[in-house]
Amino acid sequence: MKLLKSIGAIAAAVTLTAGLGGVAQAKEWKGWNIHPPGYPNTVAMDKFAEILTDKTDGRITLKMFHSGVLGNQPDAIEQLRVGAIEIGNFNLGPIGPVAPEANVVSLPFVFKDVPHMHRAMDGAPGDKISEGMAKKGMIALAWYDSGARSFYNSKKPISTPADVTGMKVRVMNNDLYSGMIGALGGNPSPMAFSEVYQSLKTGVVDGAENNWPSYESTGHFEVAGFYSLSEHLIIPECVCINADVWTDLSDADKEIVKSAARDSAVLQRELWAERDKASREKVMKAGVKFNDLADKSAFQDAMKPVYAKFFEANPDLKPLVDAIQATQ
Ligand code: BDP
Repeated sequence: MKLLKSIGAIAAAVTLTAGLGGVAQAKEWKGWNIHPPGYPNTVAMDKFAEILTDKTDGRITLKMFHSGVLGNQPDAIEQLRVGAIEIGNFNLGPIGPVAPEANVVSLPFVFKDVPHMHRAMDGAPGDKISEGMAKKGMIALAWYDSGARSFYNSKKPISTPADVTGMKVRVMNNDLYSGMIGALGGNPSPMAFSEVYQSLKTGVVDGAENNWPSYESTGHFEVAGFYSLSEHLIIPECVCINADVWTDLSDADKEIVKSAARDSAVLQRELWAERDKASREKVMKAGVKFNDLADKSAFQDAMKPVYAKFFEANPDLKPLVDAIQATQ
């Protein structure tokens, strides 16, 4: 027993020394993610971490903190920018107020559909958005899918903009979304993701808007049973890294980190397509009342003042929006 113990102690000491020997180079990163276990983004970020460790033989490790335990999204974006966390899977919605170029994806109906969003993000507009984010301390390594967001509420089906009039609707923190709800005659209520379930349940808000997987994973469908397929926002997400951490990497490590993020994005997009379907089926089975919006043009027309205000404040971003809309 004594012998075993001392062998154990020696082994521990050897490990410790080896560890200390690598101190100059070993990097231990922290990663933020808002979603729960099993969600496509969660699985993909874990994969990203796994590939990183494998490809660097443990010189770089990434400890993922899921379910938003490191704080809400706007705070986490700030934490990443100042380097308190190194990695994050962020929705471009709450990045918009920080990096104006990234805000163009939050213009309602700017993308025709999800494939159009991917083509634009994988092309020149995506590069331009990345440059804007880099100027603000965030390097986008890869783009994740987040489907299309639609309205849901506890009161009634939404078929026309008039149905939104007077409704209190939770939005993510971004003036564009508040403007969007205002333009439909509703009362926007910017709020952290984690607070929405309780607010819907207690009637603090009547509704919110999100994609099928988040509508399902959060349980919002239990307390807001009308889902109306407006698909007014198609917002991509990034795997982001703090800009200083990125700059300090060797070229070889930059390549490893980028390709690990891209591999995780391939997996995320596959898992997303499956989950999108599965979540939709699950909530329908649970009794959600669903309606399609055969004609979205009334909603699109209602967004004209939102665009006008945006271009007034950001005339220089008009070419980027044009480039997105011209992407085939
Ligand atoms: C989900 C996004 C997540 C957002 C959330 C929200 O993946 O990043 O925080 O919506 O509405 O779809 O806050």
